[in-house]
Amino acid sequence: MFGQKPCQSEADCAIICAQAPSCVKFGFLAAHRLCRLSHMTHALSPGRSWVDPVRASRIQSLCPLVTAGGRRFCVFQRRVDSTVAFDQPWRMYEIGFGNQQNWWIGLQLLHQFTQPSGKQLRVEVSLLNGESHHFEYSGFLVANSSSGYVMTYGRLLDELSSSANDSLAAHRDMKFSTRDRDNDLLADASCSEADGLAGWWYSDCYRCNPNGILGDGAAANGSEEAVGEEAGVAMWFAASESQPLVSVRLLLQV
Ligand SMILES: [Ca+2]
Repeated sequence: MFGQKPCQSEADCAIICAQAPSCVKFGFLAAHRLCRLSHMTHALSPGRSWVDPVRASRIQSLCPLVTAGGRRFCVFQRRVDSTVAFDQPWRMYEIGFGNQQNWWIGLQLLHQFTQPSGKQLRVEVSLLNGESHHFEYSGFLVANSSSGYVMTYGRLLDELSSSANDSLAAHRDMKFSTRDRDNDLLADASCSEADGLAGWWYSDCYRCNPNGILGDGAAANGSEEAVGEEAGVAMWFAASESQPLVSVRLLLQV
């Protein structure tokens, strides 16, 4: 069963599908500014819920899947080069943005995908010096828009992580902030605008900044030794407090 709704972009179409109770696939018809929705059609058996299968289908259709450590994850953020600017306004962080190689899937979908009790988060980073690190967290959960997309989680799973150092702890229970929406804890200034130069769950400001400027771009603007101390550089302090990220993926286990 199919349906169509007017919409302005592929990202908006993804949101329309995610918010429709039975939508499992979508396609954006750019020439007509239409969102084509594919719905599940089988009847719901008495006493059974199809919420979980539909959510799994949505994740598969909206969020690219990869395998890591024998488990499946959807990639909700991926950055391999600087072809996409991540210094985006609030609305773009809500609905998502990017190209085929670099993307942010959007807070609205992150909220949808992590309901009701959170998903396992996996962070994979590569540093300018060639090192790679990964970190996993239980119960990663993003609340709804009226809460400011507050992010929380269970704990750092140090047995599945490169170190027991938790860079996300400073960001737990924070609202999301962007350059045009200051929800952080820093009085009289915006972490996003003045320091992080991206969207993130900034506190006063950050111990991780995966949406900041990638190391290759930062190095192009200054000396390699100094890039880790420049404003806006993409960092994950548990991996290194001086080496900027040259690539990063944020994954949800499905
Ligand atoms: Ca502030």
